[in-house]
Amino acid sequence: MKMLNLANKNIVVVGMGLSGLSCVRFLLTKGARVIAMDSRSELTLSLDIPLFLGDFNVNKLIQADLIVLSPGVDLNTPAIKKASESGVHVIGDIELFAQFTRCPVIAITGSNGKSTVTHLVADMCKAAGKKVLMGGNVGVPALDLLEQSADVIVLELSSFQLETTFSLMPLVATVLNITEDHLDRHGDLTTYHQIKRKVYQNCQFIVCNRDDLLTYPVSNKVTMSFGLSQSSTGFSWDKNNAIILLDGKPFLDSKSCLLAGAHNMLNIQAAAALAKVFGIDDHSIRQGARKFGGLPHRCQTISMHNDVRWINDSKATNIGATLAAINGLVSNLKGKLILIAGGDGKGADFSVMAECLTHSVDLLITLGKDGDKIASLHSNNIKVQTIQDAVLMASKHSQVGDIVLLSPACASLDMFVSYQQRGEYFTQAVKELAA
Ligand code: UMA
Ligand code: ADP
Repeated sequence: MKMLNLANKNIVVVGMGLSGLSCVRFLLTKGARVIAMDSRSELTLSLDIPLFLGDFNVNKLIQADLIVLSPGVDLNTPAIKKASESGVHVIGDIELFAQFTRCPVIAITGSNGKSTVTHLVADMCKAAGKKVLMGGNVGVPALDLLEQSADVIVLELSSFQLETTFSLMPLVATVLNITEDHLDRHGDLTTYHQIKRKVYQNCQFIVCNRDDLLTYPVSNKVTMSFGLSQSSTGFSWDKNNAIILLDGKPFLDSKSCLLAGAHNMLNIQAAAALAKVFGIDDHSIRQGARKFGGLPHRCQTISMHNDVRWINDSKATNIGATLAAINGLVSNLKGKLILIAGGDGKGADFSVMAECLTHSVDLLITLGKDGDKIASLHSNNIKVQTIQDAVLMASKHSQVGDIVLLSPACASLDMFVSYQQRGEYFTQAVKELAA
């Protein structure tokens, strides 16, 4: 795709959330004639542009020179599909960003660990004195980053964003791992996987997970790999000594790091590989890795009330994340593991969790839209209606040395406005136990 000329073009921006608004702001600076659409029935914009609410206006979409779609809006929404089939080009905010950025980009996608790795890479680059900007799915719309100068932009990319991206040219890119997610939107794992691998198109250097072949590109060469398996090249893991290795030699002692758990050792390795390929020195990589304490709502211990460890892993919105949390915790666990799970499963097949639940979880407490599906996989289950009841039940059944883990394997939107709110309500309910 050639560099877009946006001046005087009729452009419809669909979805007035964070990214939609950033697109409108950007397009107006480029002299485009912008129309906004949003499914909501009520919305006030501070920007002076026509706004169409409710059902998307097909005529306006078909007449547009370009449609810029928010990541949360499905490409298969009938009105969008109709416009696209009639020849209107549909892109997302990352495509606009790709067309206009001149800064080197490190692009990170995958089913789990994206935000953690994005922060780690940014911290490693900062430790080396680089001016770093971080954005994309991590929460800051990519187009907002264009306003500032930087040595490097670290971008977290979701499958929703990659679906409408065509000409991003990352300097370094990775797919961290692939497990089922967003199947209600993408239909099947194959389609989801293909969309994730789009990050490698036009990419100069590639970092892959040696232990997950789905993270490999179709034909491009892999620059560096990481994984828990042994390897004489790339990053690997010495389990006996708990040390991250590079090319088979000690690189970083995990005991000097704040992050813990096997999945986080992978995240540190992935970030180290991305930073190294970008040109960051080893000392700065180690410094960034050691100081990073993890993000809220990701396997975060929030209380030791009654000598029970209460862990908030509300960001576990898919099966892969919950399995990683359980497997990471059971290896050192003396007491029982009580799991609180359930929510909107986004079309996932929960049966793949059955073995892990049976072997590692002592009591399963479920809630939410797809809670019953998860409950059916474990004989010792309790179904509840609210997160507060889940906490009360967990408290009643726990004793010294146990772990209570909120790791839902589901999105939160059936009961909460966000995974953050779910995690905060859980934390609040746990705090009230001690009151
Ligand atoms: N909307 C419609 N019609 C629809 C769907 C949505 O009009 O059919 C409207 C809503 O009414 C709302 C707006 O679209 O006004 C919301 O847009 P959005 O859902 O695309 O969300 P944004 O606020 O633009 O945030 C998006 C990402 N959200 C999603 O992909 C769902 C944010 O990722 C991202 O941080 C932000 O852009 C900046 O890049 C969040 C996310 O949940 C964290 N991502 C998913 C995930 O991580 O699993 C992919
Ligand atoms: P993402 O941005 O991809 O959602 P996060 O870093 O926010 O990733 O973590 C989301 C969830 O996935 C959390 O529950 C976290 O504990 C879990 N997680 C983090 N890294 C990994 C990994 N490498 N493999 C599996 N699960 C992971």
